[in-house]
Amino acid sequence: MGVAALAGQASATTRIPVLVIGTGYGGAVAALRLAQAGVDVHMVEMGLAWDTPGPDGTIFANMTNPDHRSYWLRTKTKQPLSNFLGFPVDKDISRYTGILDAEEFSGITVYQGRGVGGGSLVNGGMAVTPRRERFRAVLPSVDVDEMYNVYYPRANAVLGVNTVDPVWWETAECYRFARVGRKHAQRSGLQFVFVPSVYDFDYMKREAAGSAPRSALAAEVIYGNNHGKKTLQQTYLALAKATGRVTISPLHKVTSVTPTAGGGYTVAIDWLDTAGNTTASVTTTAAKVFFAAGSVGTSKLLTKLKATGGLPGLNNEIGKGWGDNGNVMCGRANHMWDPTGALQASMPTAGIDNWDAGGAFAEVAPIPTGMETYASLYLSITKNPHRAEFSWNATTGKVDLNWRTAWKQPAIEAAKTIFDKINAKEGTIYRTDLFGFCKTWGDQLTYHPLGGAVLNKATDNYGRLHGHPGLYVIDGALIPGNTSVNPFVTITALAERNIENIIANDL
Ligand code: FAE
Repeated sequence: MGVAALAGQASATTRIPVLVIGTGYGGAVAALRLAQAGVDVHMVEMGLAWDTPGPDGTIFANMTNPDHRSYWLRTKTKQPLSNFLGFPVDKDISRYTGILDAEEFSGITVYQGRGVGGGSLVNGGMAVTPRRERFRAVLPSVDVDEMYNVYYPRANAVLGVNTVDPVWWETAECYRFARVGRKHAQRSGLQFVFVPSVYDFDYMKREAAGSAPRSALAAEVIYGNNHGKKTLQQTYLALAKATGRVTISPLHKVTSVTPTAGGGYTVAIDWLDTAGNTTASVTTTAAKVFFAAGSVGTSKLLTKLKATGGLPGLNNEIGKGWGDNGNVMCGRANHMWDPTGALQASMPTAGIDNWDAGGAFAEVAPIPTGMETYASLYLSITKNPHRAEFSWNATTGKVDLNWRTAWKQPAIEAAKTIFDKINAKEGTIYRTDLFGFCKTWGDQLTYHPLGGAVLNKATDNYGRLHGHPGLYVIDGALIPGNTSVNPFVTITALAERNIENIIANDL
């Protein structure tokens, strides 16, 4: 079985053993391990398959020239760096089921990947395992030894995590920006650390040598990578499909999951066209359903189903504990003698770890514009204590999130423990032209939504939803708002842990 429409299987009489909503990290782990245990799995994904080149011969657009493929149902781009030299950089595009969703809630824009592979299609590939004591603080009900002895190694192995060759990195033109970042961090006495990645650094070496088509070196990242990055399509999902037991239906959006008389669940699904229109609405039944629609997607579905009576047994923890992983961005203006390079690899390799002293871990991020900007860019992950809650809005028929822009202030304060220090030491200033006109902080967004159906609160300690046997959460919604580092390795490892327990006890 491969990619398929759910037609034919949509009759109420056919019963799928397992339906997985979403094809990101949590969903891909569930599908692979269930299939290996002999269970047939059907995955439904609201985004595209992303397996066919467009008229320009490539599947994905790059960052310097976004087009209709780049955004989920928008008529104008919504770039995280919205301005340059103060001027807006967004441009008109045609409405399409593109790869990056900039989903707007009150006070925050949440960026998410759309398509088979979920966030793995658009992310920066930083594959970071948090320090043990930090993990313990995030998920105290989880056995830390098991995570670090079994599930983190398992996740890292299947994801294909690798590290950059430090000798090559020292002279590679495309990492000049990162070396400048290291120099500034170290001169201020801050800890500079390399981070692993799922981008194949041997491939990147060949890009740099001119012997392979460029991807990281051609500004490809948040709208997809045509080469080099090991997304879930190359790892978990490829292994899952190879079992012959996993079917994936793209452009299928789940709208409801309700108990079926006699057991199992009825799943309502909209078929979408590439303009986002619903072309048909079907139902199917499944014995078990895994919510793997991402923190926001899973939380929205569960919040709606609890409020509207579809899943009345869900408990009052549904929709709670949502956080932005403390994300905040900023840029610094370097001196003319500190150029960051016109050629920048789009894949970060390093960060500044000031978590213990200041509550911030800042990734040294590229600005792959193809020209010298004299800017250093950072995405900080901070210990922001604020948590928001999803709620059902009966008037609009939508799910709201009660985040407030002012809640980014602790994140800004934490990031300043790094960058005020560096600016003071270097005699430099913040860039104020990247996130608006005279705006220092990129505090309007997150790349790392987490929570909304927190482990051991909305679910049991392995992701079983309370009140409805056979329903599971297995994605970033389980993690209570923060992981202290970039989240996808933790989401994957936790999914590996949970699915093992579910297969052993429930199937
Ligand atoms: P996710 O990967 O979001 O998958 C959920 C899937 O469900 C998506 O494919 C959705 O389209 C689909 N879906 C949602 N609702 C429905 C529905 N109703 N019906 C059917 N399908 C649905 O979830 N993390 C890192 O660790 N390192 C990085 O370097 C990094 N960089 C990032 C850069 C960007 C620009 C972005 C946006 C994110 C980045 N992340 C990074 C975050 C990471 O990708 C994210 O935490 C994971 O993808 C979340 O995994 P989940 O399995 O929770």
